[in-house]
Amino acid sequence: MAKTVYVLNGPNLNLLGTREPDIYGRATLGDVEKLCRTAAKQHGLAVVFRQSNHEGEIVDWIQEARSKKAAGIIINPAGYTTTSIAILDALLAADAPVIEVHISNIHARESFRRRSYISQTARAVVCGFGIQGYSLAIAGLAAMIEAKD
Ligand code: CA2
Repeated sequence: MAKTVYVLNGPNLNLLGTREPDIYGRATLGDVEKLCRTAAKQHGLAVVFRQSNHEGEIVDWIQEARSKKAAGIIINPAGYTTTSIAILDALLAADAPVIEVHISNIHARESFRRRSYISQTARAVVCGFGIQGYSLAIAGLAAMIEAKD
């Protein structure tokens, strides 16, 4: 059976493609999901793809990934990147590798966006590649999973 990776998206990412195209591009979250499914298929992985505006729901999904023995977690924590100890704690308890993704280059924006709580538990961080960052994250995660097998 194919190994599963969770792709989790934080608050306001449901608005992708509707506002701020200069920063986030014109693709929608539906387009991101398609991109992830295509990339995952190329690596023989299955995808659980979700978005929530609620911190606790994201914590629940990280715990679900652990209980279902997911092979990895890709997370764009969005606005929770710089605030959420709860998401950090849930990820610290996850057994699988975590990849942090940001669509924009958070280092080229306001300084508060750089202070990620999530990065300390991430095996890798991808930012500034637009939505292609998600497929890069899947390719990198697939290599980590293969290296472990
Ligand atoms: O670049 C990223 O992916 C971010 O995680 C996006 C977050 C932001 O708080 C982070 O600093 C960087 C914001 C997500 C909101 O996305 C929107 C997209 C379109 C329109 C409005 C919001």
